[in-house]
Amino acid sequence: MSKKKLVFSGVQPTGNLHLGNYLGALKNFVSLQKEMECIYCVVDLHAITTLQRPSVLQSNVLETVASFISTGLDPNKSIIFNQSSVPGHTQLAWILNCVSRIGWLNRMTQFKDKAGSDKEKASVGLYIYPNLMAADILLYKATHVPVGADQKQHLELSRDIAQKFNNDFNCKDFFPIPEPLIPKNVSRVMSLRDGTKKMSKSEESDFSRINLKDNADEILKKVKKAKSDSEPIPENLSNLEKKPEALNLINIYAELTKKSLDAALSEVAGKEYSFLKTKLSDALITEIVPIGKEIKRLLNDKAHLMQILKKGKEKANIIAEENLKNIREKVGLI
Ligand code: AQP
Repeated sequence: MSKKKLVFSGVQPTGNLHLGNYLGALKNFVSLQKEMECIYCVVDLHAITTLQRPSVLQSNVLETVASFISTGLDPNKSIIFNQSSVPGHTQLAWILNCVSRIGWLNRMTQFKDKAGSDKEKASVGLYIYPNLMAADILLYKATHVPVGADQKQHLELSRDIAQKFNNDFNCKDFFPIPEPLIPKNVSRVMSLRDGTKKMSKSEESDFSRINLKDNADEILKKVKKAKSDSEPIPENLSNLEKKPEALNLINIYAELTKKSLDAALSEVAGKEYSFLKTKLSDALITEIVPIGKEIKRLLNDKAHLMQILKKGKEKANIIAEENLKNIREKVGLI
């Protein structure tokens, strides 16, 4: 068995990337590219599990690539491409649809959340989305997958599918069992309007999130309007845990300023939330505004972004084709 470490992760081109995507995933992507071979994919086939306007989808794919590069991914170090350009993803997904179990998919909470109350009307793609995610990872025999906490359940399913494939086809260790890499403190960045919901692209209110393309003014306004608390900031973490919005703001502040949660809390304890919000806005503006400017600059040269995707597709396809050949053999496909 190859013991080589390989990182794979994907981001959906479903609109503005936000602070949750950045702290939960992209920052980790960038630090991993220094240590391991990394493959980062714009998962356009996942995006179409809900209806996308074709022209909007195309520009969102390029904007996601621009966001990858602006946050520090280097296309000469990491393979960057879009999922639909490598046919192996859907070919393996079909094989894994036949390995995965309906009972496993029925337990996926994200389907329940995204499908809403009328599940009969959700696309079949949305339901089997986790099998495609398993195919994305296993196609490259990835060993490590950096994701936010919301993807933990899907990753566990990928692990179960890998294990079952190895058992069913009597090929112990054929697929490595992929390890999730979930950041400790910011695994789930919460909405600025409701501390019990994750920050998300699809949330209607733009005030619920900090977008990577927000300017300083927008960041200031959003942080100012962020839900907090009427009482002063508590002295200890146990009191803070009962206040999800306040905890979220301090968590983000701690992460951006590279402080422990305790150290960040002691800096602002006993003060009004406006004190924390000023510090938080400063930290966000310092980190996010340059990224947004770079995204906008890169979007002026779409040919360059297309070239990154083309180069990435060629590299990804070589690995995918080689692995797919072995997978087909294991299954008995001629
Ligand atoms: N709020 C979050 N906190 C931490 N990590 C997050 N991620 C997403 N939201 C948060 C992580 O970002 C990576 C890319 O996610 P995605 O865009 O592919 O899909 P998603 O998780 O469905 O993101 P959104 O923003 O919630 O999109 P919509 O609204 O379109 O569904 C993943 O690693 C994810 O964990």
